[in-house]
Amino acid sequence: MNESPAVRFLDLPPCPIEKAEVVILPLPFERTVSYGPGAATGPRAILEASRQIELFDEETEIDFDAGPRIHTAEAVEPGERSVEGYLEEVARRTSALRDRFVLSLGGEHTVTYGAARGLAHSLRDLTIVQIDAHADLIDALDAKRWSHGTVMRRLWEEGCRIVSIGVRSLSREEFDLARKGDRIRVFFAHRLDEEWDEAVQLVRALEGPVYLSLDVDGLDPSVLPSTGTPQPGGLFWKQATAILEATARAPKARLIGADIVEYVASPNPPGSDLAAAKLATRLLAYRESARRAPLPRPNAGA
Ligand SMILES: [Mn+2]
Repeated sequence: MNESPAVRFLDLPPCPIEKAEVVILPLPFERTVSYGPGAATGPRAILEASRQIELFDEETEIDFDAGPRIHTAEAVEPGERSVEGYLEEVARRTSALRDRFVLSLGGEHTVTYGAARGLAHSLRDLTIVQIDAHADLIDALDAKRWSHGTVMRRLWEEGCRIVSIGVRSLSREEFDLARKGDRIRVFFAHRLDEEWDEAVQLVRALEGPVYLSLDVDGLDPSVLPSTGTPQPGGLFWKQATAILEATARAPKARLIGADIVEYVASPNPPGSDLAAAKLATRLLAYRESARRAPLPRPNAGA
């Protein structure tokens, strides 16, 4: 159970799960995809590509071979489970890891529900920072209540506050729900230039438990094309990593977990596999850097 799979994140030496500070949890789940297939191939491709990434991170000066201690867990395989059954299993696995930082690798966006529910003591005080081309706020997609298109709706219904960044494809129903604004703030892609400072400040001012959900289709397809439902006009590399950094460094927030979802392995040459792996690495570097040298809390010592 505690044995690491053959392919470990960043090709780091094996680290038993009991000693790990960070757990990489592959969730190769793909059941309700509506356009291009392949999300189940994402975790493996990200892990493979991560082996090509330098262990020294020049931006934060973190040396990954000197910490954090990272365990790459065995994938939670879907098998014959129903969608609800799979989410239940993911929640069970992540709830046992609440004292670590869990970075899940999807898989379709649906997995966020299980991962966040397992990691949060209560969904009622959780804020989800979502980078995504889609709002994922539909009540039912293709008559299904549990799908990649409904995941944020389910989390919102259970009390989560949602901050979505980069949205550029949604239904009238979702738009109206977002506009009502009760615990939902959407930064649309077409207004992101005007609202950029506000978005970063809002994320940095978050308080309490925060979960980061990075749907890779939130990025512009020129940066990362390999996803099931690409949409033009998304976040560029520096915008996406700025949101990761703001989330990881928010001084009054506690980042309880994160995921990278909807990535589809590139055909040869592996193209954006490395970009997806580097997003994972950047997030862990920002988090470790914030942990070692936290920003002063606003008002602290004033
Ligand atoms: Mn999504």
